[in-house]
Amino acid sequence: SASAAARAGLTFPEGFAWGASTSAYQVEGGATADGRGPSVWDVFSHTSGKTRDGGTGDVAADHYHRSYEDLDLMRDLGLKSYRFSISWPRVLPTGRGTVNAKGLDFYHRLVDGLLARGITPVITLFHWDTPQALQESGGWENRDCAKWFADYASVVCYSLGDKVQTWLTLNEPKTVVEVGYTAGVHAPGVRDRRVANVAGHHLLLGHGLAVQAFRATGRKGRIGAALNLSPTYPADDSDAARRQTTLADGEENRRWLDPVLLGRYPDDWLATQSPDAPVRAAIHDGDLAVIGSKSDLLGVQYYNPAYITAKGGRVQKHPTTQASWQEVYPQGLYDLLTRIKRDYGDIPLTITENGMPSVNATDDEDRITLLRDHLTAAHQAIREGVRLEGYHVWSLLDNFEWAEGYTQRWGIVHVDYATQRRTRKASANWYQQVIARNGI
Ligand code: GBH
Repeated sequence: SASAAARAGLTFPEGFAWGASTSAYQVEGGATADGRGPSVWDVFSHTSGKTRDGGTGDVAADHYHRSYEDLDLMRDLGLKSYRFSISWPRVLPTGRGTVNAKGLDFYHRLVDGLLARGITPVITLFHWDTPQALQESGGWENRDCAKWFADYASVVCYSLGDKVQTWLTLNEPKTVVEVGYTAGVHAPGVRDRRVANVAGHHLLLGHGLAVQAFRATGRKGRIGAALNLSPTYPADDSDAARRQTTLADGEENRRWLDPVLLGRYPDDWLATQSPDAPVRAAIHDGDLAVIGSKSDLLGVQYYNPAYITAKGGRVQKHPTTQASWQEVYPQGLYDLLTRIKRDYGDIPLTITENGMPSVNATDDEDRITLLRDHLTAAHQAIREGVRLEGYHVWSLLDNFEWAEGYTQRWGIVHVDYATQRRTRKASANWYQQVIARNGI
């Protein structure tokens, strides 16, 4: 029984990559340090009314200046893996052209510090901080952005590629499309579904070209995308709800998984695009072959399921966290992982994000419960043969939560923004023991 298993404990496979995640704009600060150029998020967060209380990533958790302290924190927790992103405009201040050596050096020092502490670096190339100079040339609406991204990937993968073995191209292209280009709630603040889908295609093309650019560097290692996925369920047992659920699965999951892993868009998703939709013209012959360039792994980010009504709407069936969009359903992670294996084969998976915001400063028993329940679901999937290699909690540190500013704390380590003091929360102490025991 489940409770007997809980008493006995659940052991994970040997070498399981216990990790934590962050992203550049959310933790680094140092917005103008050492020649960094602005990204769309600098401009967006400095625009009045776009983020909660006017929060920006100017300082954030000041990780750019405190990386050694943070490295020691990671070592003390016993982390095996650390997933972070590289700020494109720190390396290339205008997005292309001359490399800012000081910017790239920061990531060399960080990677060296990880390796010295026995922690495996996992690098995300794009976690939403498009260089502002490229935005002024159209950003992801411009097909050329895919090429600019691949050129940047080539620089970074070559430079760090003798030390780093695991690469992720895009973080959550779905969120860029839905929140950045449709709702306009994230940078670049566009509200146009037709434009959004064009940008979405160019993001996928950028993924494919970056995979190819990585291979062309000749560096050893593995590369894939990090996708946020939501298992979809009918809200009731009507045929209409079932049909709408299939469509919603197309939008939430297959629209991203199929191109990346199978080299095609799902027919039912394409059929939702009107004959004159600009995305149709944006898809050129050969693009899907590029996008479907062989991935070595897939990063899976799971936060919530989606329940779909007969009219295609959404309802929530479980309690939410402080983030009103996040209803908690740990079994959804099991459903998601086993479904990926069933429909897409045996590609190695790693959970690149999972977690919650807690209103409890350091006494975050709610987070411990959520992490334990999701790890239980992941363990069940592993027992059933899913090739799950690791788990990265979102997030290592409290940080800049995009449009929510600093009002949601997602870290297992508390950050006092007045002093930048780090304090381990109860969840960090719990996670340290999980890692030490290799299980829950
Ligand atoms: C991830 O997004 C991000 O990768 C990470 O940077 C972020 O800090 C973390 O999760 C926590 O949010 O405001 O109603 O429009 C998670 C997926 C998809 C969740 C978009 C928020 C917007 C809902 N996100 N969603 S709404």
